[in-house]
Amino acid sequence: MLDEKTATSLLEAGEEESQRRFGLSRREFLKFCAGLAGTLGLAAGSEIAIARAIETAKRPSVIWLHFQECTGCSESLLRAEHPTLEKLILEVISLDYHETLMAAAGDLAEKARKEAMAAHKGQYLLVVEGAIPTKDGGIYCKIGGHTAQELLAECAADAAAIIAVGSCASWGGMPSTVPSLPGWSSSPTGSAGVAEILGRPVVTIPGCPPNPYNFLATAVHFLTFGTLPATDQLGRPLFAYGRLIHENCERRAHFDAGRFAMAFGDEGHRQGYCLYKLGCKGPETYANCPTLGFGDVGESNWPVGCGHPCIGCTEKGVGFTKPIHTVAKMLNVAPPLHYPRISEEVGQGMSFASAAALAAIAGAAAGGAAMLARNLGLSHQAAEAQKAKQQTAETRAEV
Ligand code: FSX
Ligand code: SF4
Ligand code: F3S
Repeated sequence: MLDEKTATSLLEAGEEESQRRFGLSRREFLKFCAGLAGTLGLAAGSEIAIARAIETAKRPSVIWLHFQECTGCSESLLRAEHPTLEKLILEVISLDYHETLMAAAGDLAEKARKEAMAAHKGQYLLVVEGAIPTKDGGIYCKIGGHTAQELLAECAADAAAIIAVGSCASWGGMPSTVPSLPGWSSSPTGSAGVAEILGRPVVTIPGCPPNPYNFLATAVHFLTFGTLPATDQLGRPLFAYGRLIHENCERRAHFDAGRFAMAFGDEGHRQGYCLYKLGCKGPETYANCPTLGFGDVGESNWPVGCGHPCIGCTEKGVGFTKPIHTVAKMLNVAPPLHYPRISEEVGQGMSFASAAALAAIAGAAAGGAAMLARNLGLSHQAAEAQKAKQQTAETRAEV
């Protein structure tokens, strides 16, 4: 905890500077840094180091390459609901080459890339968006007469660190989808991810598109500590991809109580029940979508929160590979320690949330797997039982 004097001096310092550079009051800026420190799982007080780094450290030069993709990754960074995120990203990095944003074209663009690479040799951050085609000599994606493979090798050679942003660059994503027709064993253009092409590990931020906040937090980690954050074996930062979606989903209590939507628009779907039986891949997908949300517009703004099953877009072998409505493989059957809040019904008897919590406690006692097998057989039975109970109570009241 900061003492009052330090906190006041930090708040007062640079109020104008905060407004000018980030469009934020000093207090809002420090709050944002505290949020980033929390997201990164850093110790209390780290927000000060982050704030200082954002304000004073030399912004790393970034060369951003675009290959086979839809530019959704860049769009999600730049189309934040309010300008904070995009402003901060552009204050944290020096975006020296980005094909879809720079004004230059043709020879001038090529010249800008070469100059930025020479000026920051061995120090620039290489960000790659999009998959790399490998079939037929890589001719399916060429920029300035060079194949994506050639450009990647050239730019990676002198980079301080490499970040593959989006599922396409992480492992091939949508362009790597293999047609489900006889005779096909790879995608039509043989698309692959950055690590596969370079033959060395890189930090990956998958998602189609990924959450821009995860990119910002990764870049801020680099700026503050000079290193990229700790990752899993697929190169994904653990702070963002360390937990299954299913572990933090706001519909989890419904899952554990056996309350499932069985069809889009049915009673269960309207009640916000679990989407597992509609093909939700949350149980086999690692990402922080439920805790972070998208687009700075508050809670529940993520696929499952909006009523659609997760398609596993951050997970190789799940997103763009498994059919959308195939049920997910359960990677973890243990109930979570804490349940996210769901809307509770107030009134007589047991609320839906407390019923789910009790089911989970019973589940832990009976063994997660056995309880899971029992509850997956349920659909609307819990709701139907509740309704029947209410009707009985109403009939009694009338008598
Ligand atoms: Fe698109 Fe990016 Fe998907 Fe790929 O995001 S949102 S196709 S991950 O590379 O532009
Ligand atoms: Fe949430 Fe999907 Fe898990 Fe259901 S299956 S609790 S909707 S993540
Ligand atoms: Fe993608 Fe699933 Fe998150 S579809 S955006 S990983 S909820």
